[in-house]
Parts: sequence; structure tokens; C-alpha cells
Amino acid sequence: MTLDRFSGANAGYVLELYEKYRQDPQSVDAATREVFESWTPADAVAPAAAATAPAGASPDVHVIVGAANLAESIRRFGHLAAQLDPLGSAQIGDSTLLPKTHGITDDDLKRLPASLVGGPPAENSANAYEAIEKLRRVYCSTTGFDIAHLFVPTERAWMREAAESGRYLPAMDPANAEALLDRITQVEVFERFLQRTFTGKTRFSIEGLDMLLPILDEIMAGAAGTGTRHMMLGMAHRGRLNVLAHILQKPYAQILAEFKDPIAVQMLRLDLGFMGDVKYHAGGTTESAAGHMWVSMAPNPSHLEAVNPVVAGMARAAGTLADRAGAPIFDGAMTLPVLIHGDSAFPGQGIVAETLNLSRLDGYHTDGAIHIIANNQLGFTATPGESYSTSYASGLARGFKIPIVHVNADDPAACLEAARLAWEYRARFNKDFLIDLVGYRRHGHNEGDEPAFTQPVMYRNINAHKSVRELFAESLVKHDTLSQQTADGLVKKHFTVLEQAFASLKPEEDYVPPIPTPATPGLAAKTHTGVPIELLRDLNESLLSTPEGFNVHKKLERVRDRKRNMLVSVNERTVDWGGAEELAFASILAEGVPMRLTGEDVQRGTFSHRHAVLHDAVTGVEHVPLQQLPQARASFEIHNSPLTEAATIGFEFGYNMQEPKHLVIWEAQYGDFINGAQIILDQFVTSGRAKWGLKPSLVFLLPHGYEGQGPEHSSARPERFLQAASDINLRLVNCTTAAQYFHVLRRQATLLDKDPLPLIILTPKSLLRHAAVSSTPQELTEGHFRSVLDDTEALTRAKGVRRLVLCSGKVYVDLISHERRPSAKDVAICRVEQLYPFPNVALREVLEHYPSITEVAWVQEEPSNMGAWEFMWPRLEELIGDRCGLRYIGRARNSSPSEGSSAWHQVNQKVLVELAFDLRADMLSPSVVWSKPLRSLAPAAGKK
Ligand SMILES: Cc1ncc(C[n+]2csc(CCOP(=O)(O)OP(=O)(O)O)c2C)c(N)n1
Ligand SMILES: [Mg+2]
Repeated sequence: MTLDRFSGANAGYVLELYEKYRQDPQSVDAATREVFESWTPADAVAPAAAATAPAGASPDVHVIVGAANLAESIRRFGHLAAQLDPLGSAQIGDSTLLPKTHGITDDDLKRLPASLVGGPPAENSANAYEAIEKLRRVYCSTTGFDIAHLFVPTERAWMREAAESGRYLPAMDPANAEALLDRITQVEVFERFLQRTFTGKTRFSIEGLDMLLPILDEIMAGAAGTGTRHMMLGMAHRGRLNVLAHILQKPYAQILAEFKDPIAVQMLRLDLGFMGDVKYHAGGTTESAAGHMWVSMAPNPSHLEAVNPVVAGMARAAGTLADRAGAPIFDGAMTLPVLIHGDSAFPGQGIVAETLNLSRLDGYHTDGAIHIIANNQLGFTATPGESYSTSYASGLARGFKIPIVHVNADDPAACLEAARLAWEYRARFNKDFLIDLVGYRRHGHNEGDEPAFTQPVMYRNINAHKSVRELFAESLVKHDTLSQQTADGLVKKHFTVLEQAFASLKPEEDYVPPIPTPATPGLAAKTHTGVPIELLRDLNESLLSTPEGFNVHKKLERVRDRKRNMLVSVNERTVDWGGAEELAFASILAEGVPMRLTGEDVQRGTFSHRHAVLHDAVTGVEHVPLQQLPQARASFEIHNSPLTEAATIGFEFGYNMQEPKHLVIWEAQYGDFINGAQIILDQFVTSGRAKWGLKPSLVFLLPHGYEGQGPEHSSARPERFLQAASDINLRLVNCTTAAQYFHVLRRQATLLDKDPLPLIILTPKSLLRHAAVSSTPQELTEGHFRSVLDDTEALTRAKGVRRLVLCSGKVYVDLISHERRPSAKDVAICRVEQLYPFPNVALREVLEHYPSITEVAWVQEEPSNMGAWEFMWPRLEELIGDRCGLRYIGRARNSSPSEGSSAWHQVNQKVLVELAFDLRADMLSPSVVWSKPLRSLAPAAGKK
């Protein structure tokens, strides 16, 4: 006998059982005792055990170990032999599921005790063979328990016990069975009615995966029964209308009216432009039938899986208690995210992995999401072989140690069991769970699509395949659970409901157009955000105090010493960017607005300017001053995010949607990294208002400015926000002083419930500690954010000014620091601190201050096709009219944001600054443009 024959977990199991028997023969059951009475483990198996084994005849050891290994193989790999595909494709199979692979026969098994197999199947079995057969029925039937990858033994053991005991299989008594058939019928009839009434109109039918609805019912019932307050759903197109109708309770009349698309031209709000979205992207909220639980479906863009982090963020927010100072409290029992994925999209879209990676992180976990792959074995026309490299569509979840249950969508009982398991596992272990619901797609990708062009064989099969309703009804009739008449009656009943809804439809009334939510113009400008000096001093003192015995790092102590004197003299420019930020945060908390700040390395700050979390220099213990603030009336949280942009921004967006009265801030390491989340920005942040009537108020801090660091660390790509800016859907600012930053943050907190808009702040890098951006304490105590900062020095000589330079952000500091500035008496330099909404009124006032100008020059660091120029150009033209020319000074059009070399950067920067002062730079660069005065362009865009 060779050692490898006894390798694997089961050799250990047999020996353990034997050791138990040896210590106390009564501790094992009688049949096992009988086997061990005539058996001794061989030296090769376990020398230590053999040394102490009783002498006696050596039985057929390999049979015992083979039986145990077979049982373990079935538990681990049984899913490979499960019949998961309703269309009957061949199972993957695995040789370790056969007795002969383990050197044993069925007869051998019949001679062995059931206890060798263990678990619930052994309990009432006469021998190992019977127990193995039961095990096969659990693991190799229409459910595949893909759980061998779970690392935590208690979780694995619980899953096995739950599966093997059949504890979560629904009791199919007649009442339950009829209720289930009724539900499945409702789901199917809804699709058939739409097919009949609106033939060929896209609806992304659920047919083939109809059991998705009863699965959701089951999860909802579990959640509602244990006091969950919010269930958050995220899903794509497939079956969405069915879920909206039957889970979110969206009235049939409204859905049918949308199919009619009755908008008459006179109903369009032409002043607001186009808005709204296709019907299968809409979201909704309802109270569950059982009450006490809100069920919400996030609106969804076409971009598959992008909604995942949004739902996770919504769920996190819904479970967060933030109305007290300190760290917020998250209670996962209050909230449940449920994400429905496509079988092609789940493995294909990177944001899935990004979101799964958030699932166990401190600042992000939701105590488990339930995932369902609506697996119709196709992605448009693509086959599984073309869509993923893993064995199953769910493969990615294995790496995250998420239990996976594959289930045949034609087996209603198995589907409900999967749903109950999901709910119970999540409630018990507070971790994600995945149901891979394997079905098919009755029609083409959409209802106007011909699937047989690409899948002729599959669709011959599908056309001949009965629906789950028909199959279930047939089996209930066959078992005399109900009559065929009853089953047919259910179909009729549901058709009648829909027919009546359709007959009484008044499309113009039933259609609910997206609600236009224009921002409140002018409110922002009137928001006063100064804070009395006494309060600022109090807050500063609290921020600077540390717990008894706390060792602050020496270098930080010096910084903090400076801060101690920051507010002593109200007229000295002692408040730097970091100081202003901390005081703004503290004052916002003192006003009772909870705050959440995340991003890569935000606790310290990329440029070491924040230090919102102090680490004791000796012990490493953390101290978060903003969580210990006696003046605070709301919670503060700050988390270093994982190295992810799309999922983390999606998460914060969802959080913000769910808790709009929290100030939620995401900071980029360098501004350009935000383009990793471009889908979230385009699909949710900037267009969510127009498409879905959402009112996001998320804040982005994006370091921006040309400092010679190369194309990738210079620009936060403000042009992308400006391109998406319309109808007052966001605010984009590029502040140049600490006080402006202080006021814009406070303004955002004040406007959260009055005039919420996303706020994008382009923030400094090297300028963080530059004297030019520091402010006086008085500037924090007075006034408000100003969208344009006029040139206070030039105002004293306004009549002599010929050129009005307009710029935004860091280039302002380069301009005013230039040696020519003091003598350039004919130049005024004004800062446009808010790029969007375009500060029309403030700029008009500035223009009026300079009666003799012959030109306005827009100066920027970015190439002309980037930065703000192309946005400003028509608007400035409109503002200036015939009064004077408009000139562009900045880098020439380029495909890359900046030069790759720092020396080259300096040349170009010098040239563009000198050109602003009319110095025909001695070192002209072809990559800097000094345009001729521009006039008579096309009229400005018209809209705000
Ligand atoms: C990010 C993204 N890329 C491409 C598409 C275009 N598209 C729409 S549905 C689809 C196939 C989706 O397949 P699957 O995930 O299996 O969902 P199913 O339609 O089968 O339910 C594709 C490629 C999209 N919507 N989103
Ligand atoms: Mg699919």
C-alpha cells in the first residue's frame, strides 16, 4: 500500500475517527466500531497512530480510506456533475466522483458503515453506499454547491450541513406550491402580454430565468423578517421591467404607458432640454408588503455592472448612524444589498472585482451583499467560451472566498433553497454570497433580435423547451398537488389583470415624465459662510489637543506648533490650505453635518498636508482629532481607500444618494486618476439629474496644476467636467486661496439640502504651503466664496489697464510672482475661481471696473483643447461683445496634457507667463500659443 492512496483530507478523517474509537470505543457508532475492531492503520498511513494501535488482523484499509475520499470528493466537486443547465447540456464531470477512482466498488461501500461518510446523509443510512447516494442527491442534482474554496472551517461546515440536511428546501405543501406557481405565472404572463401587445419592442424579457423573482421574494421575506430596514437592488436590463413591476410595485399602467411613449411635443420642457431615460434603466423605491422595509432599485445606466458600487454605497449609508460625534456606527442588520449580474458582464467588467474588493474593508463593507448571476448562457451573441476564462461565470467570486451556489432555473424548489441559504449565510457570517441562476434566454438579446443567426442549435432547443411555469405545473398536476384547471386559471387571471390595465390606460395621464429638478439659481452666491473668530479659535484648540500621553511625531509637532498661533492675529496670512480645510471640517461638524472623506491615502494626504489621523510615534495608536471634537454634533469618518477609482467613486455616489445630508468627499491622489471612474462620472454624477432626477452633492478634491511632473500628474482634466456641464448640473471651482477653499466647503455643506450639486474642486499641490495661497483669519470669519477674484492692486489704477488677464488656479501665482508684474501697469490679473456655473454676473462687474481695456486675454497652462478655454471662449465672447478683442494665451492644442520633461515645462511656462505681460518672450516656444484677438465667433451655446 502506498502513501498516495491515503493522501487527502479523508485519510486524516479516518485516522481521527480511529483515534476517537481507540480512546473510547463507545464514542463512535456501532457499525464503525465493528470495522475498527478488526483494523489497524498501516505504518505508511500514520506511523504514530500505528505505533499505538492495537494488534490484530489488518482489514482492507484502502476501502475505508477510498470511501472517505469519495465522500469528500463529492462534497468538493459534486457540482461538476450537477445538472445545472435546463437545456440539458453535458455536465463537466470529474473522475474523482466515481468509486473506482478511489479503488472501491459499490459493494465495498455497502459493507462499510454510513458514519464514514459523515454529516446528515449518514444519519439514517444503513451503510456507506446509501449515505453516498444521498450525498450525490445533494451535491450532484440540480444544485451545485461550489464552496470548497471557503477558508474558514466553520463557514464550510455550516454550508455543508445546511446543504446536506436539506433544511432550507421549501416544504411543497399544496398551499405553498400553488402560491409559487401563481408567482411564476405572474412573471411569465407579464412578459407574454408585453410580447403580444408590443411585439418586437425591447423589454429584455426575463423568460428562461423566471425564478429570479421568487428568489428575490424569498430573500426579501428573510430580510424583512429579521428587521432589515433597507434592501437595495442593483441590476441591468435583463428582467428589470418584471422586477420593477413585481418587486418594486411599479404600476402596470405606468409601465404600459411608457411602452406607448405618449409624449406630445407640447409636453416637452423645451426650456430644460431633453431628459429622462429608457424604461429599462429606471429605478424606484417601495415599502415591502410586510412593511417596515424599504426596497430600492438604483437607476442603472447601460454600462453593465457600473451600478454595483453605487448599490454597495447606498447600502452602507442606509446602515450608518451618523448623528453623533465621533466615528459613525455601521449596523449591517439594517441594510441588505442585492446585486443581479449578467453572466457575461460579471466576469468581463473590472468594476465587479473592484466592488468585491470593497466588501470586507473597514470603511466600505456592508456585512455582505447577495449576488445573483442571471445566467442565460449568452452575452448578446457571445457564448460562455468567448466570455470568460473561468470554469463558471461566477469564477471571480472564488478568489474572494464567497460561497457559490449554482442552481438550475427550472427547479423551483432548488432555487428557493439557494435563496434561503444566501439569506441565512449572510445573516450569520455577514459576508457576500453568490447564486448562479443557470437558465436560458427565451428570445433574442432583445425582442427584435434574431438569436438563430448565431445560436441555431441552442434556439431549436429553446423553442422546444417548456417554460418553468409549464414544467412546474405539470409536476404539481402529476403529483396531484393541484389540477390542470387551477394552473390554467392562474394564467387567465394574470392575463386579465394586464388586459384590464391596458384597456383602462390613459397614456398621457399614466405616463410619469421624469421630474425636472432645476437648480436654484443665485442661492449659492448668497450663502454666507464666515465663522466667528472665537469659534474658530475654540475649534482649533480642540483639534490641537491630544489624549494624555500621546506622542506626536516630532516633525508634526512643529507643524502643530505653527497652527497654535494660526489664529492669533486676524490680519496676518497665517492660515494655509491644510489649516483652512481642518477648520472648515470642524465647523461643519459643529453645525451637525456628518462627514465622510475617502480616497487613496487621504488620512495623511498625498502631499502630507492633512494628518487627519495621528499615529502615536511610539505605540502607533491612532488619534483622529475630528472624531474627538467636543463641539461636533455629527460623526466624522475618513478612510484610505483601496487603489481603485471607479468602484470607490461609485460607492461614494451611492452613499451620497442614500444620505444626501452627509457631506461626502472623495479625493484623488492626482486629479487625472479620476478618469479611471469616467463611467461613473458620465453615467451617474453629471447626467443623473437629467436622466433620473437625482440630486447628487458629492465633492471631489482633484489636485491640478502644471508643475513639470509630466502628462500624468498635471491635469485633473477639467475640460471633461465642462463638456458635461449643462443646466446647472455641477459646480466646478479652482480656488487659489485657503479662505476660498474654506468657504466653498462650507457652502457645499450649507447647500446640501437647499441646492445640492456635485462640487469639483481643483486643488493645489506645491502651492499647498505657498504663502500666496495662505489667508488671514479674518478672511475665514467674513463673507463667502467668491466666484471671481478681481485684481485688488490693479483696481487702484483701473483706468490705465489695457489688458484684462483672466485665469484660473495655479497659473495666477506664476503670473503675480513674475518680475514684470509690478511695472506692468496696464495689465490686470483676475481669477475665475468658479468655472461652472459660468460666473456671468461677477465677470460682467469685473469688466465694468476697467473702462480702458482693449483686450481680454484668457491665460491657461493647459493645451488649448484642454482646460477651460474652449468652454470660456464663446461665453467670454458673448460677455465682451464688441467692446474689445479676446485673446488666448496658453499651450497649443495637443493630444497629451503636458510636456514629459520638467525643463521643457519650465520653458513653456515661462513663455506663456511672459506673453501675458506682452513681453515677446526671448525664448518663444512653438508649443505656446498667443492667438490673434478673436472675434465674431458663433453665438454662445445659449444654455447655462
Ligand atoms: C460596459 C458595457 N459594454 C457593452 C455593453 C453592450 N451590451 C449590452 S448587453 C450585452 C450582453 C450582456 O450579456 P450578459 O451580461 O450575459 O447579460 P444578458 O443580456 O445575457 O442578460 C452587451 C455586450 C454594455 N451595455 N455595457
Ligand atoms: Mg447573459
